[in-house]
Amino acid sequence: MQPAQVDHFKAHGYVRLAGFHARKRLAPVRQQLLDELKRLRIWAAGKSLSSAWKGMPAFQQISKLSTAVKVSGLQQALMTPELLADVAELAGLAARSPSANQGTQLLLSLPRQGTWTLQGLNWHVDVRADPPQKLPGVQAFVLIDDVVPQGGATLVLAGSHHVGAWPDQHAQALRDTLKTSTDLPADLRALGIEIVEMSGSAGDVFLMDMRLLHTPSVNASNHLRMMATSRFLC
Ligand SMILES: O=C(O)CCC(=O)C(=O)O
Repeated sequence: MQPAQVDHFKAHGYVRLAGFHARKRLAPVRQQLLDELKRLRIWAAGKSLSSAWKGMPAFQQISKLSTAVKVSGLQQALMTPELLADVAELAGLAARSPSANQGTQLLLSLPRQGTWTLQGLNWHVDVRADPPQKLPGVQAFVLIDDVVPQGGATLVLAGSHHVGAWPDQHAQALRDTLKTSTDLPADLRALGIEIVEMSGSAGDVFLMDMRLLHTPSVNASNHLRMMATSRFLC
């Protein structure tokens, strides 16, 4: 990894590795996924096959799809030794085998889930950082297919990895802003935080400090959102 990429990760809590995987590595994964969605009678030929799946609230649909749909060899195809080496470099630890972690999870959303919004999202972290100054882990997100803006990509709050070290009042201002703001990007910017959408091209990878607040988002596009993620705890 370039020193500028490591510096970006430290400053903002994430780094985008554009074109990390070749599209041809992802094509069989994408095809298996589409075959599986068809076999499960969820989605085929650009159409929803099930009113139950289509009518489900957006975030419930994402979590149910990630358990219902299985793709063999996902971890080996996506979490390659090269990617693990980059994770290890950021985490400052020896590269672990992903099986020592929680495996690789699909992040899928059907198209046209509704109107894209920054209201009512589920901002969260997956692990507690103890002490707050120490990186608890690195989460990798892989784009299996192109994901357009407002196409359901994970959203992250760049800069929020420093929140644990903020004075209480400042941290409370962030929590209040997330609950009540009517202009979230501007109000967050005033706190030194930026919303970043993990949209991009098939093969792009994002590596995220696990202290960053993040959330699923609504897929308002006409395309399936196909991503996968793996968490590497320090
Ligand atoms: O993009 C998504 O669906 C949500 C990802 C997420 O919240 C997570 O991996 O913890």
